This record gives sequence, C-alpha cells and structure tokens, in this order.
Amino acid sequence: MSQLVMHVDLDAFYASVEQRDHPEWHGRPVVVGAKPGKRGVVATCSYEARRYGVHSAMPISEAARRLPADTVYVRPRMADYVRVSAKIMDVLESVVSPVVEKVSIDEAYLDVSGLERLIGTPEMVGRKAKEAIRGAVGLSASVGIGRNRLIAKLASDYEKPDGLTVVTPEQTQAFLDPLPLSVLRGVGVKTAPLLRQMGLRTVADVRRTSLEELRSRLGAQSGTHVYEQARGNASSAVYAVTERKSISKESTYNEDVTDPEVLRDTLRWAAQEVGYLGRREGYKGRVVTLKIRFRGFDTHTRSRSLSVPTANDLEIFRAAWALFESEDWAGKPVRLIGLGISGWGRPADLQEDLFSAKDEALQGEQEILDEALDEISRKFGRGSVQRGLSRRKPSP
Ligand code: TTP
Repeated sequence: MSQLVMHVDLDAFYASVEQRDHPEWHGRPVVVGAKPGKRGVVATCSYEARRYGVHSAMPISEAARRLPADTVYVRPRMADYVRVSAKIMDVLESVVSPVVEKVSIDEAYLDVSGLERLIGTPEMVGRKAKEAIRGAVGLSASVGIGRNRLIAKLASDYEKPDGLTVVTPEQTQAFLDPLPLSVLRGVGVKTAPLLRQMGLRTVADVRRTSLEELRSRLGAQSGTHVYEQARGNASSAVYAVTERKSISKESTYNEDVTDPEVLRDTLRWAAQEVGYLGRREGYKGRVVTLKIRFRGFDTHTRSRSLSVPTANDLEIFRAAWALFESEDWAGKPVRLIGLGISGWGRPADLQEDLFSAKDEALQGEQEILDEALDEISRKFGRGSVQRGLSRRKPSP
C-alpha cells in the first residue's frame, strides 16, 4: 500500500472567520491585525485585500496606504479562532483519518493511506475533508494530497483558495519540475542565491544537476536534501500527537522591520500559536527559544529555561520578549522572527534558571486561565474572552 499524505490549510483563516461572522463584509477587503494609525502588523487579510499586495506581517501603515476606503479593519479575536480550529481538527479526526498532525492553528497533515475502501479515491478523500470543514464551521480550506509531506503541502498551495489538488506518484515529477526552486525545503535565504548563481531557476534545473555538484556547492547535508526533494523524495511520516521535539512558529517579513512594536506583535502571534498547539497536544516546554534573523541572513537563537514547563501564551511571549530585550538588537533591521518551546519536562538544572524568581503560584493561575479560556471558547465561542496583555489586547 502506498503512502498518501494530505495537507489541509484554511484560506485566509482569521479573515474568513470574520467574514463568516459578518456577512456584510463578504466581498470586501478585510484586514485582521493592528488598527490603522497605530503601530503593528497585518495578521492576515481576506483575498479581496491581497489584490492590493497586502499580506501577513506587513506593517499596518503600509497596508492602509494601499487599501481602498471601504476596507474593514478588525482586531483579532483569538479565542474564537482557537474554538473554530478545535472544531476543524476534531472533524478531520473523526470524519477523515485518526492520524492528524496539527502544525498550526489552521493547518494539518493527515495520513490518508489506505482509505480507498472507506472513502474512495484520493479526490473523494480530499472532497470529504473540505465538505466536513465547511459543514462544521462554514469555512473553505485548500487541500493537497501527495505521496509525502512536501508534495501534499505544495499541492494545497497550488490552487488556493478553496483548492483541491491530488498529485499521484506518477504525476509527481511533472508537478514539481516547473516550480521555482524556492519551494524545496531548506532552500532559503542562504541556499537559493547559491543555486541561482549556478544558473538554476526551477526544480527541473536542480534535478538535472549532479549530486556531487550540489553537495560541493551547498554542503553534503543540504546538497543531498535538495537533490532528493527535486525527485519528489521527502518524509511521509505524520505524527498524530507525540514525538515532537519542539513546537515553534516564525514569520519572515517581506521587508526588514525595525519597529519593536511590529516585532512584539509577531512574537505575540507566534506565542499564541505555540501555546495553542502545546495545550491541545498536551506539551509543556521548559525552554523558550527566540529566533531572529537580521538583514544578510545573520541568524541567532537565544534560549532560556523556566522553573516550570509551560504552554501558556503569555509566559512564552514574555520569555521570548525578555530574551529580545536582553540583547543589544534595538534598531537592527529584522528579516525573520519567531519563537518555540522545547524540553518537555526536562529538569531545570540543565540550564541556568533565569526565571526562578517567578512565583509558581502565578504560573498555576496562568495555566488555569489558559484552560478556562480554551474551554470557554469551545463552549461559547464568539464574543467570549480574550486575554489582556499588559497595556493592550493581544494581537497576532
Ligand atoms: P497562514 O496559514 O499563513 O495564512 P492564512 O490562513 O491567513 O492565508 P492563506 O489562505 O494564504 O493560507 O496563517 C494562518 C493564520 O495565522 C492567519 O489567518 C493569521 C495568522 N498569522 C499571523 O497572525 N501572523 C503571521 O505573520 C502569519 C503568517 C499568520
């Protein structure tokens, strides 16, 4: 039986929830994120707004310059998005396949191997997933199916929004060949220019390059990885719940960012995503890691250890922000920022416990608060609760 992986990705997730809940906003540009006139970023925007070149992580000031007067700007309602996400994941698990790996609030991989007798062809499996999501929460998702994670993810991107793309093993090479080489995993800011210098543009170009040459130009590990992917070879393992080593989220800016408020906004969002996944899958991390890349791929990670493992949004955000503030980075142009948790239940003495002064009772409270928030969101949904973050509401 051949392996089959499905990737599900909701379309313009936060913005679609907003349009669903405000039918009068259908067909209009909707921006979820900071309010114009304030500092901060676009968390996401509806496809109507994307026509103006607006996208996630763009400073709101720039988005407002580009968008027409009838644009709707809303602050994120995280509690609602979390509730909707939980419903989506539950319905995928019960209706499509029990092996669901949630990779973010609106994205999951499913192992859909061997579902022919239960559901039918891969197209029927994909359609079933889309219909189940629409039936449960009234939203559209893009679905891709392929022989591994790489192909499934590229397939879900292929016809976004509301797409369904199945790439059979026989079609894999023809599907990959014309795509730009940047679609390959690990081909980022460092490797892509190297490959372009070699005159390569597409996956087909990479495929026609020998393993020896790729290894000598990119390094043995990276060269082999790229070589294999250009032939459609990648991991097809889908981890339902366990076996994560870390949970992380990062965002790359189209243009470098120096405004600390924008960086804070992105880290708040990343902490909400990581906290959400951690709580949902029963992980608490003792180590919080901040990742930052400056202009010119100068990448740094900084970690700190907490006295008690956590999956609390606020704790994660605060630890990461404290890491940022403890460095002399103010004013440096940032290309990418993100954070993660790891070290499940690892003893604190492995690393210096910088947070030992933190009151454990307070941590307990935070946890209860998080659980209550998740529970309330599940039960009551819209208009329920949002956690306040110091001076202002949290925003992704
Ligand atoms: P994505 O899946 O990256 O994007 P999307 O669902 O909005 O749109 P697409 O149709 O292109 O998949 O992100 C999921 C949600 O995460 C998104 O709705 C808002 C949030 N988000 C942020 O808050 N900040 C960010 O920088 C990014 C990338 C996403």
